[in-house]
Amino acid sequence: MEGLVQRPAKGYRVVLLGSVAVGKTALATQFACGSFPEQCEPSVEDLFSKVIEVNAKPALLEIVDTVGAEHLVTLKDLYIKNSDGFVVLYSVCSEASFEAVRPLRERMGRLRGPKAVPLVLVGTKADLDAERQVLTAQGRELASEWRCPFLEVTAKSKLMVDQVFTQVVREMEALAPRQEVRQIPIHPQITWPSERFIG
Ligand SMILES: Nc1nc2c(ncn2[C@@H]2O[C@H](COP(=O)(O)OP(=O)(O)OP(=O)(O)O)[C@@H](O)[C@H]2O)c(=O)[nH]1
Ligand SMILES: [Mg+2]
Repeated sequence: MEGLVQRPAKGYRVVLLGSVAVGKTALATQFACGSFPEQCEPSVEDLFSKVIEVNAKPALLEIVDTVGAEHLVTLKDLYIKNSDGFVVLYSVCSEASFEAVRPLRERMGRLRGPKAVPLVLVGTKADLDAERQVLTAQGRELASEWRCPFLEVTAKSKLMVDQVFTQVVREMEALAPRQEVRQIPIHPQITWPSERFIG
């Protein structure tokens, strides 16, 4: 179309991680397909993709929907090592799923070494307030320890789900320039900001 300049979208691979049934597939399906799957889908690893605009720039997201069950650990480790950003999920209705995110974050730190870990911590199923086992303050506290954004969402809300992915793109962008500084240090005294990493 005349006058329309097409800008290539920057590509990012984003991995969804969390225990069984926290709502990874529901989140990805709402984001990419605009619907909430009421039925519990069989746990399969799946890929979704979508272009969104963040800071007036297009971002092409390839979303890896991992399975919570631990039998695909090796594959999950590969995704942790080789992806650009992460959404770490727990269900606000499951204390066990909240307890599981700390070891997961530690594993991410070990696997990535000095590589940045752009991540967003997400408490899911916020619509099920009567069944809540994890307080909003607990999620907020953990995110402040990890220095990452935190959101409580329901996969029934497209708006909330979109915010998760906007935030993860912002995190990936915020960390990317610092990575370049690290690879080509201009002054030897410039060091990598350690608070973003575990390792
Ligand atoms: N009420 C409510 N139910 C949800 C929400 N997100 C997911 N669910 C339900 O929780 C169940 C599990 O959701 P899934 O998306 O399959 O969970 P998962 O994390 O992909 O699970 P695995 O693939 O087995 O690891 C399904 O019955 C969903 O409909 C939510 O935000 N609110
Ligand atoms: Mg799933």
